[in-house]
Amino acid sequence: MMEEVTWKSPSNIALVKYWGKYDIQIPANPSISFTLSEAATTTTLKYKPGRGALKVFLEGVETPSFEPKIKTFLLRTLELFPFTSDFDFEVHTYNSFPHSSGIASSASGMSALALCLTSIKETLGLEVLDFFQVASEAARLGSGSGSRSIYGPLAAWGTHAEIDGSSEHYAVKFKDVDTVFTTFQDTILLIDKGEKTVSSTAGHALMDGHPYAESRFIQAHENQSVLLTAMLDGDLETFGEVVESEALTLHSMMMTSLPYFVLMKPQTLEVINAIWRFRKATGNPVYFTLDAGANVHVLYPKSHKEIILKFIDEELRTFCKDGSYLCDEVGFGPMKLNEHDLD
Ligand code: 2P0
Repeated sequence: MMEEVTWKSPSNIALVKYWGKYDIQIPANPSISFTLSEAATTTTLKYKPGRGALKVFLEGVETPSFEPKIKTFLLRTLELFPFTSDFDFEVHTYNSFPHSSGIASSASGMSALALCLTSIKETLGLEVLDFFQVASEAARLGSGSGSRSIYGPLAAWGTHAEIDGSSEHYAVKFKDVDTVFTTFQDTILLIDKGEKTVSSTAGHALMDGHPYAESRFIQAHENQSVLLTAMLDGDLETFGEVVESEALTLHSMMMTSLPYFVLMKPQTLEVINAIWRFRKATGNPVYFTLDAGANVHVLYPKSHKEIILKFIDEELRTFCKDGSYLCDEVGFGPMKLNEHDLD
């Protein structure tokens, strides 16, 4: 008979991008993200005394190809969770978004698993001084961006002069923002559902020795400062300028690494141009950001939901694969679920 614990943990979208790392998952620059509400992973971790055996089930199907990544994660987190070598585990994980959507599941997946292990640590009577800090540090060891999924509405990871308590080892909750940003909308346009040609891990590694690395890392600190002030003041225009510039800088870093690569598709650029045209013509506050892929995150205040969704349907949807997009918004972080919540 196995014991079990379940956490639902969200995905997040970076506004200032983490791109480049050293040692074991130490970021080369600070980042800050919106925590999402709908895009999430629900993970049940079943455990019983044993010798570290592991089975992974994805959407109910045993998936041995996921085991090496989780074994590496358990080894990396052994200092935080020393008990894991004395248990056998089954990981049962479900994503709220389609597997082939191009939405990264590593942040939500690794944070959900980290939260489950932190709960087990508590249940076993081992000391957990700050539950979410431990979970964030553990998530970071699985996926850097996962450290930020632990807190909503925003989370900041990496040392930054203007964020009290910020750390390279874990993310911190960030809420010193005008209320317009705590209900921000993120409509994710699914441009390309295929597998990425270059993984994020490989992309991060290409920042080692990158000709623009040093100035990029300095720029990220500066952009984060400007963004924090803009968000505190409710200054949408400056917010949009920093966020769009960060997205294009991220992709510029990819295009100027060796080997170089491009993750945007022609439709990504069509969408960006259409957003710029619409914004110029109507004055509506609508902005974009990009993750490490071709999909476009369309960001706008809740007050403009109706008009922007109309614009998306009329002018952007045509660039999406099968016309598909996902409506999401800023969320408030992970949730522990009980058995009756799972039916
Ligand atoms: C971010 N990304 O800040 C950046 C921007 C994608 C683009 O962090 O190697 O899966 O596991 O630490 O966190 C995606 O990379 O990489 C990422 P690892 P991760 O969200």
